[in-house]
Amino acid sequence: MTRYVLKQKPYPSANVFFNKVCLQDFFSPSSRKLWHRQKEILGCLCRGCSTSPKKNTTVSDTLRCNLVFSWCAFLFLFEEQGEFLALDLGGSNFRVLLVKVLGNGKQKVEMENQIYEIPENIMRGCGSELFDHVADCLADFLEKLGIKDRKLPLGFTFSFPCLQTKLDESVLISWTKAFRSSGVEGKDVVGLLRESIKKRGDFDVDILAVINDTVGTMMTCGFDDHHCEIGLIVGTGTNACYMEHMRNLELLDGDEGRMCVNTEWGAFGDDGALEDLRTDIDREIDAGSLNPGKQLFEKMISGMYMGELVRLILVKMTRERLLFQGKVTSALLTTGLIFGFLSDVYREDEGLASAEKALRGLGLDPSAEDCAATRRVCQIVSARAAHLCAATLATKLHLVLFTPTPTLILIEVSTRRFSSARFSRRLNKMLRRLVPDCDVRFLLSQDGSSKGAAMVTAVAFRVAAQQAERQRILDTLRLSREQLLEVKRRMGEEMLRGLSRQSHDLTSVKMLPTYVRSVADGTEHGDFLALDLGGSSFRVLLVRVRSGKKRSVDMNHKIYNIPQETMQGTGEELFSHIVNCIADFLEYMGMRGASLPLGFTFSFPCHQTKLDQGILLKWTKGFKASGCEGKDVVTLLKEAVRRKQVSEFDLNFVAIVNDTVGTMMTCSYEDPRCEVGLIVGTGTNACYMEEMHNIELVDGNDGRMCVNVEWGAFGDNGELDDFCTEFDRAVDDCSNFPGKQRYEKMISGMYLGEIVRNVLMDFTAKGLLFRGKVSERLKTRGIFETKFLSQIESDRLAMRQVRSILQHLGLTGSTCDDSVLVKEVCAVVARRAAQLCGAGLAALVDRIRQNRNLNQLSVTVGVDGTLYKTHPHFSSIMQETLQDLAPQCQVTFHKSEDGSGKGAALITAVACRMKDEQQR
Ligand code: 0WK
Ligand code: 0WK
Ligand code: BGC
Ligand code: BGC
Repeated sequence: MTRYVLKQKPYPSANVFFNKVCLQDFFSPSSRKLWHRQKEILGCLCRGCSTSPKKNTTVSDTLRCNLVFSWCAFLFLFEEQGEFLALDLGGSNFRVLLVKVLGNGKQKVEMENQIYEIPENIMRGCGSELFDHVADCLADFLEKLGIKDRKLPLGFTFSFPCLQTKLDESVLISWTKAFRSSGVEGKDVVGLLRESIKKRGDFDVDILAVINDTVGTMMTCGFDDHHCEIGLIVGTGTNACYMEHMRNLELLDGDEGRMCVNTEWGAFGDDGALEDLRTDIDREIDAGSLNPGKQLFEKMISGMYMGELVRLILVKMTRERLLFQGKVTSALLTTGLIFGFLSDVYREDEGLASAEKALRGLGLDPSAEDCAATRRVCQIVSARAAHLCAATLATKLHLVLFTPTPTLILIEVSTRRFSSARFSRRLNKMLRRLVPDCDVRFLLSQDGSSKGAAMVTAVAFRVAAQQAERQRILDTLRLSREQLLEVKRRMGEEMLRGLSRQSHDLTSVKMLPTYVRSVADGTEHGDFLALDLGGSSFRVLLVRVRSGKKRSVDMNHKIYNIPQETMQGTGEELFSHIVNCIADFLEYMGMRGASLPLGFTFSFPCHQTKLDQGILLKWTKGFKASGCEGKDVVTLLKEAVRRKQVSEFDLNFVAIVNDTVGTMMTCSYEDPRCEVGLIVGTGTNACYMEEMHNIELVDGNDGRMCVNVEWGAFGDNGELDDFCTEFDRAVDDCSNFPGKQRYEKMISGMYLGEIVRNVLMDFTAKGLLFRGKVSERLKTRGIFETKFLSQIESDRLAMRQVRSILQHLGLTGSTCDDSVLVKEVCAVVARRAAQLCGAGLAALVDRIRQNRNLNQLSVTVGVDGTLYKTHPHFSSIMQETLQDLAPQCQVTFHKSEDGSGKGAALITAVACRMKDEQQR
């Protein structure tokens, strides 16, 4: 053990003593050694790991970080305004405050407060008494201000170690200082306070935040100076908080920005880390304290214990006849010598007189030497406390800084203990020695921690209001079970009206007969050409169908692009483009001059009177080619072939089918129970096998026919108006066909991205997102592609990747919170789409069940479409909804891997087979 030789002072004996006995321990611990130990231990603090480098020093349970709130709350936008209540419990005074924040950038705060006593029997009684007392004081305060009838937001400074999971929930880990109420540890103190207020029943408050006094103190200062990054309390207890990088907080998700960490350093050493620095006097103090073995660091520093430290040293010296001629007094032997004794003994301007007065106050008859020795004891005890504090503070500065360059760090401190000039001077001096490269300024808080608590509450209030506003808007996009049942009911009704000759023209759901009467029976064979137009890509396919034992379907296909200008040009250009692709494909397949039966998947609403004719009722999705609506698209294609004036290929048109029908046929080839086709892609639609006698537009009552529901248009007669939101209306207004395909515009891939973009724009305009800063790119229609929804919602995508999508959209300044919110908007929009789709499908399968008078129906749905296939949650949410709304139907989903082109070829093959059978 190193020995420090003190410079000789006028009172030799004291020096001798100082070197020989306990004070040596007080004086010798080098703050630098302590600081290295601190850094070592605190280094693992942030790792929150249970083991520090040295196996014997477990820290997490002693120095658990009490995470408080995220950095962004620190972004004090001076938009805050209003009146906030604050409670300040845990220091030497319990205060109730009303804090008026004058907004609009005035950055002005007015405070009214009242100090209330917390009697010792309540501090040490049962918890409910304590919180009842707090509630009574609050009631008294509100009464006095005549504001008992108002429900004001309240911030609660609760200066004890708490585990916080959110801003308004805080579980007390253990009492410290003079508090010991039973039944509170392990409980949420906000809940306890709410209970007590409820018990009174004569007033109510909105507790929005509970914070530690160090945090409140830092926030109080942050209000005036943004450099304040550390909050320090050296009062009855001691503690500090600082801003830590999220990436270092392994206990929390997210790595962006910083969060305030309440270190609870008072418990430093509870795991033995300070054993070699603590003295017998420290151990004696601890043994006599309310919580032996706990808060060991605090017991070496804070006001509650300084007086006791000095008293025990004086007693020890007196017993060794080194002071007061060995005469102790009952006052000197009485526990609980207050901290004030130290400042009484050491009044700067009063020399030894103040010490004499203070000692006479203890019934002692001190000599001048006694007085000098007592001052020395006080000085050393206080100096040790200041140096210990400096050492731990230096560690924080290192944690905060992580930067080589000297940075201004403002440390906001409050309370009397620090206010003693000597203590702060010593603290400052040692700190400069320990971290010379750090420019530290101490700011003594004039307003205590409550102003900070009110600021946090003001921010929480604004954040809560913003969150409530976000949820209010998102709730317009959330559908209840009742609403979904209503959608199902209305869809069922419109389907009936579509089948009826009488109401067919009036209904929005056209229930178009497809002239597909049966599924493939396996006897089909031959080569067929198939076209697949209307989805996100145009495909030309050669489909080889084999029957019998080798029963199989082989396909070759080529994907062609349909440029937007062709989609929206003239019909002639569109169909000529299609014919060119066919020619290119036959060329590519080396089949120039081939004449093959052709099946045409044309994914738009067509009125058919036979299998090889389809009158286009209207374009949907991205198509708008002129001169096609009301025309037979088979004719348009034939004309295009003619226009090409090429003799080398001839197309034998056999069938025109909708992609839902093609998909059903494709899947029924593997699963004969497949009687429903569903598309959830660029557009959405469904078909199913309906009883002929229900299809009034087609003669004949036997058997079944596939009906193309064209449910995309559901809602075009207002059936969905009460479910449509302002965002749906915005998307519809800017679409190719305003007022058309309303159901599709709430579900399908062509529109979901646009709905999300409109919600994000609205949130941004309201300052609820991206700090109200909208990017030019986000204003661009179609910029938020639906594939982003699937990407953003995929569980594998970390927030960082969501951010990169936002950066791609020019939202470079977006925060982690923004990403979380964007993800939530995507989830809400996609969930509604899936639920609406599930409700429509429930109407459809329940219709089949009722058609067949079945109590239970088992049916397979063949499904295709990019959204259904790529969105991580769409299919499961849709199936959940379906199961819930049509419980008497067991529905199996069969994802089509080959697209509807195969189905079109099979339908063509069936038609050819049936024609052959008729001709035989
Ligand atoms: C004043 C703050 C309060 C804190 C107190 C600590 O408003 O939150 O607990 O300082 O100092 P003490 O009163 O314990 O000396
Ligand atoms: C693949 C089918 C095609 C259909 C498409 C729909 O083969 O007929 O139109 O799925 O999905 P989308 O490509 O619009 O996402
Ligand atoms: C408590 C801390 C508090 C400090 C200062 C300690 O005893 O554990 O939560 O910040 O006193 O009041
Ligand atoms: C069309 C349907 C088609 C669906 C899926 C809708 O826009 O009207 O005919 O089945 O998209 O592609």
